[in-house]
Amino acid sequence: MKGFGFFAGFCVLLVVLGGCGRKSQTPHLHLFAWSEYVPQEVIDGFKQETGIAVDYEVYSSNEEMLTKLSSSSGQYDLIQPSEYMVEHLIKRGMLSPLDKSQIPNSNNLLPEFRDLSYDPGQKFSIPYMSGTVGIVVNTDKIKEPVKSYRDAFSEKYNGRILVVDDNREIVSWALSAEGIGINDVTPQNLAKIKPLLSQWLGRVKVYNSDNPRGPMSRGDVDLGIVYSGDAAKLYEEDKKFQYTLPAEGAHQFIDNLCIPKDAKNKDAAVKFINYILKPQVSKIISDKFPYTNPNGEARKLLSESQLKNPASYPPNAEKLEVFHDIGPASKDISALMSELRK
Ligand code: SPD
Repeated sequence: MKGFGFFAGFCVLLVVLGGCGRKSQTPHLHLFAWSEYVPQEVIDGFKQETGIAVDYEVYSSNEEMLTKLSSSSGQYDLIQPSEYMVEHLIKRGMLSPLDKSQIPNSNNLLPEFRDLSYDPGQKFSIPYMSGTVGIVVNTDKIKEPVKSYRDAFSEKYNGRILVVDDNREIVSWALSAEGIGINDVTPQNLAKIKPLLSQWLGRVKVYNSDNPRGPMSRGDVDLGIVYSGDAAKLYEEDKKFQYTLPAEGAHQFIDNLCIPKDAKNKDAAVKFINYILKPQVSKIISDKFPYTNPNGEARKLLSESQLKNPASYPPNAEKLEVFHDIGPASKDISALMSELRK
């Protein structure tokens, strides 16, 4: 009897240890990415295909991501920085080089999304989606044309404006309106735009990068300066939401997938990158978040109405500029904006 008790106890211990072992062996990928950008269907599909579970933690700006990444040690396996942040992370040695032989689907990228200047030789980054920042107007409420940043921040729209909650973006609009390059962030230029910026910010009702569609659809605001994917979604919902690239010059961003240097699950991260580059998977991303898809094979699967959405694929995109890493000047932007946004 005593022997049986010992045997039973031993079995229970084995079951418990076996269970624990199985749990810790479940492969995981910690994805740290923009909010409203990676569809749940894609995450589920990846788990089904590879057995790797994805934890999706979100951020709302490149700067927020950088702060968290810098103070974490190997917590994140895959991040989604925009072009200027890729440049910054490369300079600081914070990214892991990609083994392209493990990412054959990168051949699906269009030529204009390969080997870009922020990552010469495309060693560290793979474009996820691209887009622009522009003006979306509820034309039921605003009848006159709104063509420029100056138009958008006009006195008559006081308290009816939404903007993305992204300091670098907002500062770039005032720089453009004053005829200054969006990457010429110097103390002198910031001082020059300060009065205009202060006036504009006083007219903003909502700062929202995550879901600007809510306040626009509800009619809380009549005009927004937003990421193109959100404008495209609003346009899909109702053609009264019209998108315009600002006349002063619009900004194009390219968001990428990158693996941090100290990531713990690099193999899983590489598999995820290759997975999202499959045309059918990339199409799911475009269906849910209609930004400009850099994947040529996926674009072939999009409908005519998706490709004709003027926010996703703007017809008059000739004056597009991209951000570059501005180094320590990004702190000057934060300081100015926290003073003005009080
Ligand atoms: N909801 C996803 C938003 C992604 C936008 N990335 C834009 C970066 C602009 N600096």
